[in-house]
Amino acid sequence: MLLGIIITLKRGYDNRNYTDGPVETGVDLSDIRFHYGPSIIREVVMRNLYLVITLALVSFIFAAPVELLLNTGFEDGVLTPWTTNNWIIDTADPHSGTYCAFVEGNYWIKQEFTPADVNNIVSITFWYMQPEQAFFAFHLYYSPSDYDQDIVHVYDPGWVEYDLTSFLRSTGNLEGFKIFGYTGGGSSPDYVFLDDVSIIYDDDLALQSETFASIKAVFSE
Ligand SMILES: [Ca+2]
Repeated sequence: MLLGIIITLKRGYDNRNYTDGPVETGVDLSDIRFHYGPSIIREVVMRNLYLVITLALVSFIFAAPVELLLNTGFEDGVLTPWTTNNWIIDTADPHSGTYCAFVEGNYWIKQEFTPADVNNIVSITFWYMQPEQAFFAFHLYYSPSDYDQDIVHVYDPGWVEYDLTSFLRSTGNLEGFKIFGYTGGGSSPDYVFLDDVSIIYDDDLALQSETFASIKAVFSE
């Protein structure tokens, strides 16, 4: 489909009859603007416009947000490729599907991925349940070997969706996410449940910006 659109656009461009002379009787009104100004300017504008339209079509058809994590909802029935020092798979009360991850105490669960430019990361979200409503820590890992730690206070005993996107650095490449359980906070067991973790990457953000800049450049010539 894309090839067809591009060929159609190019044929329409090539088949136009450009002249520098006065407008001839019978010429379609839509072609009048091409009879003014030096032909070289028209050539440059049309070639750039053709390129921009092609870029926009490629961007629209092929670019799409992607999930950076695997086994995001633990529906594989195992923790892999998550790593941990005490979390386990649980089926008692998942947020969605059949499985979630569970831990008692302040232990961590982590997943690493190919480093991704923070400017293309759309969201970092997960569902977390901590009946005692205490707190938990998380780490965001940056390439090649650095991380930020922050603490979140839990405000609801049930499943809550948390959004950590605003904790991202303004520059750098994210390469891992670690989340903890907790210790203390009350007399009940320190139970924690985790499900539906997601880090969305969209390389279309940069392409859209470049395409928009190209369009502005063409029409400002
Ligand atoms: Ca699940």
